[in-house]
Amino acid sequence: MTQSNFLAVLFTVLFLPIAAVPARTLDNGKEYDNGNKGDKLHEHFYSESCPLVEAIVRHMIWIRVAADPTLAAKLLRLQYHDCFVRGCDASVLLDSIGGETVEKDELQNLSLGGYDVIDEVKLVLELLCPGTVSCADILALAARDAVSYQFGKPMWDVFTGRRDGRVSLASEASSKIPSGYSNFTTLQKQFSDNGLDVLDLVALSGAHTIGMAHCVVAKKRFFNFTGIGDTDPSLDPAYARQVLDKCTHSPNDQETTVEMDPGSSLSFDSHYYVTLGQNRGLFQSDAVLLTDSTSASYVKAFEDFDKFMDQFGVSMKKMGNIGVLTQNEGEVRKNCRVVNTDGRGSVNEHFIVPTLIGD
Ligand code: HEM
Ligand SMILES: *[C@@H]1O[C@H](CO)[C@@H](O)[C@H](O)[C@H]1NC(C)=O
Ligand SMILES: *[C@@H]1O[C@H](CO)[C@@H](O)[C@H](O)[C@H]1NC(C)=O
Ligand SMILES: CC(=O)N[C@H]1CO[C@H](CO)[C@@H](O)[C@@H]1O
Repeated sequence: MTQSNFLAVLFTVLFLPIAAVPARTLDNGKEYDNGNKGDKLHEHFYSESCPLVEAIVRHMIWIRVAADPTLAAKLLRLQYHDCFVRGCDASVLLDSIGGETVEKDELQNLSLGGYDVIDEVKLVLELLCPGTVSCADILALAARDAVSYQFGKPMWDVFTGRRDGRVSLASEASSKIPSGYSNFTTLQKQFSDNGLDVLDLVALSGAHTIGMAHCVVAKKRFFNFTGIGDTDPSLDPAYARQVLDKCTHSPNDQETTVEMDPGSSLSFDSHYYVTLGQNRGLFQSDAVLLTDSTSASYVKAFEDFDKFMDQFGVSMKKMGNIGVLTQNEGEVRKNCRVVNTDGRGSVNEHFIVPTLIGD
C-alpha cells in the first residue's frame, strides 16, 4: 500500500459519519445454524469486539461503489467463488507464494476483481480492532453492501463469526465452480454439493443481472457451438447477432466484454429473468434454467422483483454459511492475501512460509 493510499484510508476512518451506523437494530447474539455442519454464525458477532465493523465496511464499500459501479458485480462474484471452494473461508483472497497456483490463478478466477477494496477495508479494521475481524466476514459484508448501495439500505442480513482458512488451490476452483457451459444436471449437482437446492440455484443465478462477461469465455456458444462455426440455435437471433458483433473470434482478444444482462447490467433488478424468458441468456448455464419445469417456474416467478429479492436474500444467507470455519477453526488473517505465521496454528501446507507484509 502506498503512502497516499494509506492516508486516504486513514481519512476515511477519522471522518466516518455517525450516519453510517446501521439504521436497523437486530437482536444481538441470535444464533444461526446452517443445518449441514452445525456451524454457528451470529448476528453482529463483533458487537463487543469491534462494534463499528458493519458501519465501516458499509461506509467504505459505498464510497468505492459510488465511484465505480462495476465493483458491485465483482464483490458479489468474489463471495460466490469463495463460498463454493472450501466454504466461505476467504481462500479466494490468498495470493500465490513460491509458485503454487491458488484459486485466483484459475482460468475463471482471472476475471475476478475487487481484491484491492477488501485489502483497504482490512487495513482500516486492523488499525481499529487488530486481529479481530476475519477476511471471510469482510467479504460477506462487502458483497451485501456493494449490491445494497443502489437501494440505500442493506438488502439481506449477513451473520458473522467466520474464520479464515489456510489453504487455496487452483485445482479446486476449476472442479468446484460450475462452468458457463454446464447443463442443468451439473448445476443442480454442484449446488446440492453445497447444500443449495434448485430454488437457490435459480435465485442466485439472478446475480447475473449485474456485471460483465469476457467474450473469450462466452463466445463458443456464438461462434462455434457444435464445432462447425455455428451459433446455438436456441438463442434469440437478434440477441445472438449483437454478441457476434461485439465479440471478435480472435483468440488474441482476451479483453472485450459483454453485458450479462443486456441494457441493465449495472442495475440489480429482475430483468435477468425477463431476458432468460426471451432466450437471451448469455451462458448456457443461464439458458438451461428453462430446461427443467420446476426451475422454469421459478424463472417466471422471479420476473417479479420483490419475489426475486426476498429469495435472493435467503439464498445468499444460505450460501454465506457453506462450510464456514468458526471458533477455534482456521484463523483471523492479518492480511487477507497471506496466511498468518505467528504460531496460532499450523501454516498452510501448500505455501512456503511468507514474510508478512506489514507485520
Ligand atoms: C449457476 C452457476 C454459475 C455459473 C456457471 C456462472 C458463470 C459465470 C461466468 C462464466 C461469468 C463470466 C466471467 C467472465 O467472463 O469474466 C460470470 C460472471 C458473473 N457471475 Fe456467475 N456463474 C454462476 C453463478 C453465480 C452466482 C451464484 C453468483 C453470485 C451470487 C454469480 C455472480 C456473477 C457476477 C456478479 C458476474 C459478473 C462479474 C463482473 O462483472 O465482474 N454467478 N458467471
Ligand atoms: C451434463 O453434463 C455432464 C458433464 O459434462 C454429462 O456427463 C452429462 O451426461 C450431461 N447431462 C445431460 C442430461 O446432458
Ligand atoms: C471450432 O471447433 C472445432 C471443434 O472443437 C475446432 O476444431 C475448430 O478449430 C474451432 N474453430 C475455431 C475457429 O475456433
Ligand atoms: C481470460 C484469461 O486471461 N485467460 C487465461 C487464464 O489463465 C490461463 C493459464 O493459466 C491462460 O492460458 C488464459 O489465457
